[in-house]
Amino acid sequence: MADISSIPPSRARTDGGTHAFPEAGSAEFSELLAKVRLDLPRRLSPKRLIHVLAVEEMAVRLGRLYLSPREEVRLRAAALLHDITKEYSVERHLEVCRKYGIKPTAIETAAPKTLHAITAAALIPDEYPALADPGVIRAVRWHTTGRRGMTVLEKLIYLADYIDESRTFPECVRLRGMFWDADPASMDAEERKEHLTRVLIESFDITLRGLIEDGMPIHPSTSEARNSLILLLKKNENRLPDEKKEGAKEPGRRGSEV
Ligand code: DGI
Ligand code: FE
Ligand code: FE
Repeated sequence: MADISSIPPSRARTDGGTHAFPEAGSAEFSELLAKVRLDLPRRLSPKRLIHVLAVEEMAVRLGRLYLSPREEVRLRAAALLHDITKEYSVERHLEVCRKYGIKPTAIETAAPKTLHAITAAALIPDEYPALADPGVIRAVRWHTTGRRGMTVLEKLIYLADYIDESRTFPECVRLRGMFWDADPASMDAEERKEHLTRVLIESFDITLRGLIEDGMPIHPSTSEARNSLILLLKKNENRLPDEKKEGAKEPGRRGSEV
């Protein structure tokens, strides 16, 4: 088992400023993530571990299209940590919630799959202090339902989780094709952002159809995430071509919506 306690406490917990996080490509960065990777088998079944590592790879591929290289640290960290409590029982989730003073809503209790995003995010500061960056924690926190006004990092983790190469569910395979077959690398920044929005909307449609078919409750954050993406698309459709160009000058600013 990797000794996570030997990782120095985060210098990033105060404001999450990019400068406070290890530089992508630095030895410190690789070492930190390698330690987390080695720690994961303690928490996850082999199958879940394969998924998590595939999400990491997919998140990095997506990050190359939408974020600056220095964001790779956050992408990898959020991907590695996003499902750390996925295999907890409902009781254990509720225990973690009690410990951190979190009161799950009635919907969250009735939709127990939403709990692991809450508990994984809650545990990060104590269990992986070196990676307890607010942006990373938020990406983990919202990776299951999404939310209104997701940041680029949150969207990329959400999508990477949906289309990682280990997923064989037909709708996931279709969505993976929808994203990559359009050759997003050849698009200009504006087109590429819109492409991400469309693929994300499709992912929420798939999730919502499945939940309805199964008679499951819809979490308000899931609906709000989809509504927010649709409004973003409509806002963009109504913009004049010149305004669109202006918007394209600042792609993927950290913390901003795509
Ligand atoms: O943890 P993973 O399986 O890798 O993926 P995930 O964290 O995206 O979880 C997917 C599950 O979460 C899937 O079974 C649907 C469920 N889910 C997502 N949004 C909602 C939801 N379940 C309910 N009941 N309501 C939601 O709004
Ligand atoms: Fe998950
Ligand atoms: Fe996952």
